[in-house]
Amino acid sequence: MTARIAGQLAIVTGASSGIGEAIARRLGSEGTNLVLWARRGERLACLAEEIADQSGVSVDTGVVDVRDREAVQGEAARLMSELGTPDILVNNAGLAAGMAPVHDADVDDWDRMIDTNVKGLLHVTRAFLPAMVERDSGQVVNIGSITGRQVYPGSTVYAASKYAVQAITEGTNLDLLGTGVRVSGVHPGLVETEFSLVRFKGDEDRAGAVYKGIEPLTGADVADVVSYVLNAPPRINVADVVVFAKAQGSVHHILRDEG
Ligand code: NDP
Ligand code: 8X3
Repeated sequence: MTARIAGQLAIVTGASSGIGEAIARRLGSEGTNLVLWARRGERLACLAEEIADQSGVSVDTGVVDVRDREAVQGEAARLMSELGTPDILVNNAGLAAGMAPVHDADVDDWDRMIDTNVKGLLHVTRAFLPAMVERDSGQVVNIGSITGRQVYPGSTVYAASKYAVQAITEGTNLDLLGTGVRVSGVHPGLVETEFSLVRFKGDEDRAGAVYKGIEPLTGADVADVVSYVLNAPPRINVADVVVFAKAQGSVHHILRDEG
């Protein structure tokens, strides 16, 4: 069966790795033309070539740091003048930096998280949403986190950034009532990606321990959910989805096989 989103144009931020890469692969396989953004251009170029070869869709890339408002606006204007208004925006770029308590944390880590996860998501949204509203159709999927619902020790500022994503998702949906534009939040629990490696600044042992003794979600699992959200007919908005690995019940309840 042809996917509803076949032939549409989707922009995915943070597509050079993990969940964003998996979403790009999934949407490409459903016949969606793609624009992939991240800072690591070489990775994007390889992925774009692979998806275009496998799926025959068009794949454009942009080396964009979502924290840089001018770069976001410039690149968005370029691509809309060349490719038109995207049908789909997946706001996925994000990170956690460190796990120190508030009284001991590196304030630069806070800037990275808030500037990327909150302000970056807002910059990208603001760059594309007016054209979607003007056209009266479009879908935005914001990748939040279970940490936008429940805080655990060491996650305070990361969680704050994801609580903000939750508020932005809900509020933007309210702003868009009466238009044809839908906004959805997808909130995963533990997903094995480069997330923990980035969080622990390359410490592979610490990163590996996060997923030890459980079968975590994969990026492809989250991409399945995003595909479901995007393929819902225009009269439906899947507003909010939490997705866990079976072994996870909350941020505080993770059943690990200690064997
Ligand atoms: P990865 O580290 O594997 O991927 C993060 C992606 O974000 C990369 O493509 C990275 O690209 C991009 N990115 C980071 N900073 C910027 C920036 N300033 N500008 C542009 N792109 C940026 O982690 P995940 O795939 O796990 O993370 C994706 C999203 O999912 C994040 O928002 C994260 O918070 C969320 N999430 C992750 C969970 C998990 O357990 N893994 C659970 C719940 C939510 P590059 O470095 O090339 O710029
Ligand atoms: C990432 C999920 O639990 O590793 O948003 O913080 S967790």
